[in-house]
Amino acid sequence: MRAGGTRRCFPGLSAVMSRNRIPGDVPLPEPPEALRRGPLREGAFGKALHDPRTAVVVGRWLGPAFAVCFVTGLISHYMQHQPSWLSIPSRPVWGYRVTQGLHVATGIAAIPLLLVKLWVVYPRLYVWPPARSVRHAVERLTVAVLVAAALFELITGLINIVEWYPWPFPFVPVHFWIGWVATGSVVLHIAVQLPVIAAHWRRGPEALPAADGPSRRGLLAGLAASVGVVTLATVGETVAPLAEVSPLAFRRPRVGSQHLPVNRTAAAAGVLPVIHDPEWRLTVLGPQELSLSRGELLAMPQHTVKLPIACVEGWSASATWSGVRVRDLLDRAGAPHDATLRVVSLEKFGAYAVMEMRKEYTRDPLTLLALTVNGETLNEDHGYPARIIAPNRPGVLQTKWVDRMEVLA
Ligand SMILES: Nc1nc2c(c(=O)[nH]1)N[C@H]1C(S)=C(S)[C@@H](COP(=O)(O)O)O[C@H]1N2
Ligand SMILES: [Mo]
Repeated sequence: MRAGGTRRCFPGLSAVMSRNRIPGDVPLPEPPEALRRGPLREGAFGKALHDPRTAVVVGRWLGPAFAVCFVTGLISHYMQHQPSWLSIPSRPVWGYRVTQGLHVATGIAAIPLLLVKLWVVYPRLYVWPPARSVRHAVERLTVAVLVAAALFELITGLINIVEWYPWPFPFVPVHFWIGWVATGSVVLHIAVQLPVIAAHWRRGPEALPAADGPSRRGLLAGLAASVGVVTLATVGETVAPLAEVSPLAFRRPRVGSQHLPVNRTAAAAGVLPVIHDPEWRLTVLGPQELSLSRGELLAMPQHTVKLPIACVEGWSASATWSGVRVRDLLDRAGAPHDATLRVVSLEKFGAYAVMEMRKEYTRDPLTLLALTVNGETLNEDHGYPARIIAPNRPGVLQTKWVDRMEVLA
């Protein structure tokens, strides 16, 4: 009979946890026969790498990856769904491109990190008894929520990158709220494990020579290499010079019609053939109503800007756009300086058919109603007859096939 339940896969952990043991230090019950004999018996996991030091070292990488992923996810969410109290600047022009690139890159990097972390700690699944105290039960429940939420976020995020939405719920709000659940349980987990983290933060004398498998250093080197490989294999979605070495990049910055990826084609958006109507005119509803044909728009002062499309799904690409400044249109329509603008697409249904932008964007000289891209007339998939392009904006708000602009009071 083992004394006082020291039979733990984490010797260091049980030493720390023993301070929280049930008062009176009651001997713990024997695990059932199956757990004493079978593949889950004591010692079956090897000691070298299923130890708290390894768990802490992997956690030191996973924690920052989660933190960056969460913060950039919040930024992305609030840039897409701007709350009235929040003013978002239109600069730097690459702001959204960088934060969303980081969101996707850290999310992808977190996949091998989380898998290895789970592998390191999985013997703890079989601790006996399953709940030693209320505190222990709560701790395990937190870990269960954490693992479920983290896996959910990483898997749905990954599937989202390949533009596949196989689930019956809306991706954006669910990914957002489960992100909070994951982050909350990470914070709780860190708080609960603080004594263990502190005890194993520095390399300690308990580091065991790995007689029964790879060394910790080997495991960590392998993990670092896999993080490097998955990052390189995908980051070419957004870092154009790396596109050649990114075999798993789902989209590549310069690949697509007019040297630019297409997110939703005109056919998929159901805007054919309306966008080719020769009678098309842009309507601007403001103090003075404007109605401008494409020819009349082309006769206005044209401006050329180099701006990226940065898709929430993780790819981004720079292009050269030219067209009319939105602020010039607003001035001609007699709009007040700080007016909010609503842009309505010829697309009838669809989440991105209507978009609003506030003065930070409408007054930016780089914000255009674009008529050309990379030196050619916009083709139908890039938004013909006219589309919005603005600096530091999520791709979903770069409205294509513009029909109407409304100055809001
Ligand atoms: N009307 C409309 N505009 C839209 C979309 C859409 O589905 N409908 N997709 C948006 C998304 S998600 C992105 S990433 C960009 C992509 O622009 P591109 O296809 O020209 O590269 O357009 C945006 N504009
Ligand atoms: Mo997008």
